[in-house]
Amino acid sequence: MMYSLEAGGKRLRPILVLTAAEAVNQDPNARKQAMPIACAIEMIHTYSLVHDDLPAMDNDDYRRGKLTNHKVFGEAMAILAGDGLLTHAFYAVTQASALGASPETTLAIVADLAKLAGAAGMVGGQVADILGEQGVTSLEELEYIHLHKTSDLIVFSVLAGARIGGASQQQLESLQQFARKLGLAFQIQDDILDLIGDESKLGKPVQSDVEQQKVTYPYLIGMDESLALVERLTQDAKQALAEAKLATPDYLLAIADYLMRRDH
Ligand code: GRG
Repeated sequence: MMYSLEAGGKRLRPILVLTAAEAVNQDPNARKQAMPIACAIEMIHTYSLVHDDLPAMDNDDYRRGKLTNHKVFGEAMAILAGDGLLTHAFYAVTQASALGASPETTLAIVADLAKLAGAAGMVGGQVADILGEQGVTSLEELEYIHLHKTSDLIVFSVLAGARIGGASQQQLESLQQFARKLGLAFQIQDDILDLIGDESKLGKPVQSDVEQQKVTYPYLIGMDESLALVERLTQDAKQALAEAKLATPDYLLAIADYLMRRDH
């Protein structure tokens, strides 16, 4: 469990939890109570990567620049490490309560996590993705995969932070839209970066999507349209954020801009 948790990664989801909490409420207690939830979502994300790398799924040898979990510890231990991370994440969420979050808020966060990481969320997206490899894929199907496999954990992160901060129902709804669009833009950018080879450093994307046979946005609508879509979704996300009328939205705005321009 620690091997994969400590392997690095951008920590995007925990950063979103903490940033959303602070954007709604500058009381240092909000950040303190958000911390176990930030850890919980990184545990869920890491479990999903460990299981996704298994031979039965993507069969990857490297993750975050290190050998994958099953390459080091064997498949049985990698499955169990993922199971342990998934289960411990729910324990971690309950610790927000021990730090002063109300039982109602903590319960709402547990329910969001079960829904957004589970069969109606990330797991469902992964199922659709695997089924899709056997001969999808329309744009609608691809959007479904991305919204669940990728956006749902991002939605969880923003909502959980906002709940800890004491956001109103209207703010939660606007922030959900913000995170949904941000997650979609993040995944399309991920697909774009996957297709860009070394030449990208010279500003020339290499379009190897056709040989790769991987159905992605660049594969379905082309590189230029995909780049424009990332831009559009980011603008939509920022619009939804503005509608939430948060006390200090600046860092969430900066994250949206960073994700659109990131190169790794
Ligand atoms: C096994 C239930 C189950 C789900 C797996 C996360 C996932 C679903 C698959 C991994 C492959 C993939 C590209 C998923 C889309 C989400 C995504 C872009 C993950 C990578 O997230 P980053 O870039 O990773 O935040 P780091 O390493 O920076 O944390």
